[in-house]
Amino acid sequence: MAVQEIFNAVLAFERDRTADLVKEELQKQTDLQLILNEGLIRAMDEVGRRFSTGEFFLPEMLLAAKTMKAGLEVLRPHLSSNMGELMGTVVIATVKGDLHDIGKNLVAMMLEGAGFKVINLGVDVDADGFVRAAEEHKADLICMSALLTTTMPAMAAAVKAVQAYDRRVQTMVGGAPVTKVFADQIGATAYSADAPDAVVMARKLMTDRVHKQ
Ligand code: B1M
Repeated sequence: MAVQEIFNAVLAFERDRTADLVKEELQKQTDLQLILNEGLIRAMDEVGRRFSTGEFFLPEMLLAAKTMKAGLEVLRPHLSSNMGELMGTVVIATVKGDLHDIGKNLVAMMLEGAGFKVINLGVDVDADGFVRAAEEHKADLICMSALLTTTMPAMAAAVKAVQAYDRRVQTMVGGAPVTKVFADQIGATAYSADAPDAVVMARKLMTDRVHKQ
């Protein structure tokens, strides 16, 4: 299966080949979610597994991430192509101490595709950074990503700071170690498990807000 070749190319750190294979699949009109989930994301899960078992170390993890990003960039215009009406303004970033940005960027791309204005602050953003951006961009929703258990407390601090700034600004959290239970514990408005879920939840939050006004 051709999507399996994308998976293999990511694990072999073949950046150009990964990008070319994704292009080929798009030309063949292969389902976007299949390319994303079975080709690119599944490869990163395998990278994580190999890292846990000591088959991969940090350099390999980094090379795989760069390769995955090359594939994701080819998908970007397709993920962001169905611009609808402007749904609201979202600020998104990975929290303080955390440098993982692939999943967060995917969420950002899909929110853009769903018609949100997205301000992507990058990685390693502290509580003040989120608050400053909320104020500067008059954000409706702040999305936070954490991939490390050790950076989850930074997420809690950022949610608290945003709420102290303005309770009308909603917060949504996500990332592999983050759960709905944790989101509730830290008082986030919402939790989303993956990028499509983030779009569904963001739409729901904006609709509920309009109805409350
Ligand atoms: Co890191 N890393 N890493 N890493 N890394 C993990 C997360 C890990 C699980 C690997 C492992 O041990 N199996 C482990 C964390 C263990 C833990 O805390 N539980 C780990 C570790 C330990 C580390 C270091 C500490 C390693 C070290 O230095 N010894 C170090 C930390 C650096 C730091 O951040 N300060 C580190 C470094 C790195 C690299 C820099 C090399 C690289 C990141 C490169 C980059 O992002 N630019 C990297 C990578 C690539 C990974 C793995 C292999 C892949 C992550 C990824 O991109 N997944 C990862 C293992 C794994 O996840 N299987 C691992 C694909 C991506 C699409 O999925 O990010 O989960 P994900 O996003 C999903 C959902 O989570 C959700 O939607 C996304 C798409 O559907 N989501 C959101 C994410 N953010 C959201 C925000 C939202 C909503 C949903 O907002 C509302």
